[in-house]
Amino acid sequence: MIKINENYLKLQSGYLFPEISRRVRAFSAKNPNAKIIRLGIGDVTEPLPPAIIEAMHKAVEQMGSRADFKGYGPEQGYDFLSEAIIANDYKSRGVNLENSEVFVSDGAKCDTGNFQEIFGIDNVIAVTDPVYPVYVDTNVMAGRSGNTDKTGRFSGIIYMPCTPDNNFVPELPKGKADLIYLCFPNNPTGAVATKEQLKIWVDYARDNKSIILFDAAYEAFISDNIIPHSIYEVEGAKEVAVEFRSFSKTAGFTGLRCAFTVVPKELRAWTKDGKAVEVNPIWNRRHCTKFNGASFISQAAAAAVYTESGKKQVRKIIELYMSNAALIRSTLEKLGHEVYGGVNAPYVWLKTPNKKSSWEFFDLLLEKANVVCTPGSGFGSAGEGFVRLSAFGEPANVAEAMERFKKL
Ligand code: PL4
Repeated sequence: MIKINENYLKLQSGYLFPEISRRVRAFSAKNPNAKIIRLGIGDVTEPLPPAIIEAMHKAVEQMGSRADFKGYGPEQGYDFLSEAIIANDYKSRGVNLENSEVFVSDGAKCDTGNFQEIFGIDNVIAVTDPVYPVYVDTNVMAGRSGNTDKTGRFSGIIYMPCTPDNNFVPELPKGKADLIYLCFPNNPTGAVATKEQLKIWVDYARDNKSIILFDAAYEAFISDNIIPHSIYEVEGAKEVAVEFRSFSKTAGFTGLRCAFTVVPKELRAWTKDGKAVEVNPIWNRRHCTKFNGASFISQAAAAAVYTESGKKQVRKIIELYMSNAALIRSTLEKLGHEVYGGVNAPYVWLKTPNKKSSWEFFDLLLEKANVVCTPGSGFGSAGEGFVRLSAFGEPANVAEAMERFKKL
């Protein structure tokens, strides 16, 4: 008799984003003339800029030429891309890395979900609440939790509330956490952490022999000069942190797929009898066994992000999304709403009016304004009473959505 992995049965409801799509489809079916504006899922709307398209055309031509054709590439990614990543994203910020510390992949979702696999099942994980659901669900699937309580929290997992009281930056956990997930700029709250705040976490991890999984998928949206773009800007972080980055939001690659994970050589985990083990070769072993590399065309496109013209064109698109964020923020503030984020991140975190629950406000906004948001409770119980608005819409649609908010 084939046995199911019963950990999957602990995952109560459907994954958040398909559930939103399901509700929107049901609403559309009943209201076929409604012009729905989607500020829910964080998916880009601007087409890829010319420098990236040009690089892809060139890569396609190469694939059609006997001399330049590429079959399987290195599982860790081509050197031309790792070198561009290191020079532009890290060296420019005083962080030195080797190519072998950068693992190119097809998405930060897979990487943040998969990384837990190389650690023992008996590790205690700590997540912020609210949190990108992938971190929690993948640990539940692996068996690092018990069942959920009434609030939807899994036993065995440390939840660190992020609320207006702590500016959405978590305090250190009371219990000992082995694997800590942090995401800054944050999805969903749009909060950022200063170097000093990250230093507290790096020191905690060093003192407790823990590892921080740092999701920096939104670093390109930071506008404030004092905010670090990488956790490695904090002294000692290479000993205790893995960093995830993605071209998805930075350069509009959600449909193209390319991302990378940095695993420094200094990073250590431990055997049960206290022997230090380098994490980089273990992740390399896992990556090479289960992944055959991101496509050459995606990697050529990603490398174009770092060319002079690529940088300018991508920056223009980021500025367009951030002006959407500014419009959302200012409109909602003027309407008297309590809003957070949207300054160094493409998400605005809105306190629902009149004590409505997140899903109640989601339904109200969909029905009365035909605008889709993401219910904060879908990111955890501390997200209850909030909704997330994405700034990745087309500017005219975002402006229209704000007009509808005014009439709500
Ligand atoms: C919907 C903090 C979005 N179906 O595109 P990737 O895989 O390189 O990056 C995914 C990712 C990684 N880390 C963080 C993210 O917020 C995301 C993307 N999140 C959102 O609306 O929260 C897209 C969600 C997608 C999903 O399930 O990830």
